[in-house]
Amino acid sequence: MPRGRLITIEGLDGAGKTTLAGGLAEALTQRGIEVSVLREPGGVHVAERLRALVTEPGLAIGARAEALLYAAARAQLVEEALDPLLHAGSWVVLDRFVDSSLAYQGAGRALGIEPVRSINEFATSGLSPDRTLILTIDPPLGRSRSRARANPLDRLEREDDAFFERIARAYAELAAAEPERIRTIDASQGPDQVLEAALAAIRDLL
Ligand code: T5A
Repeated sequence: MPRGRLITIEGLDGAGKTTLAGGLAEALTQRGIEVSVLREPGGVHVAERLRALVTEPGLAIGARAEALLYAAARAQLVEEALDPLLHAGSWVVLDRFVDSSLAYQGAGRALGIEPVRSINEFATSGLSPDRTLILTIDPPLGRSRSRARANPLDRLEREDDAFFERIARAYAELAAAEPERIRTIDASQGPDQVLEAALAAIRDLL
């Protein structure tokens, strides 16, 4: 049984990651590929409990504790879901992964990319995506999409513009450093164009 593929989707809040994950999974299923869609933080019971904690508005959580909570949720997801699915040959479309921590905690919280990378290598045992799609969007447009949703803004979504600008710059630097793994997609386009660009970006894996 060949190992499945891990496709991660990244970008600022409101960029359209969840929308793309659904569209991509449907398109892959139509091609006869078995695919699971998971999200971070979350995807399995313990990680969903940690998600509720780390995104709760009004809760004061230090930057290092925040980075470790995301890494802990990720460790559980890898052990309980990602490794078994990939070993069984299933593809996984994952809404956020390690690059989110590098961008949000490493750059947004200014903890530094390398220390955050190092705790995540421990958390994931070095699991790396086969392809990462970063949805690029101007922070104000992402924010306006987040605000248009019914759900109230979570703890991180309440941060200021400078926080999201640091994250956007970090994503651009990560993409420039790993052009084979990471592809960027202009998320200001409509959902159909974003899906088309995503399929083009994974075509060599199909
Ligand atoms: N976080 C997460 C960290 O700080 N570190 C980490 O390691 C990890 C894993 C929760 C928070 O945790 C932080 C980042 C977050 O602040 P999350 O649940 O992924 O993570 O939070 P969001 O990114 O805010 O998720 P959203 O669901 O809000 O945003 P999406 O998934 O990017 O956007 P989506 O698809 O839900 O779309 C938002 C709205 O825009 C519309 C949709 O219909 C929806 O109304 N839309 C479009 N409109 C026009 N054109 C398009 N192309 C559109 N695509 C979607």
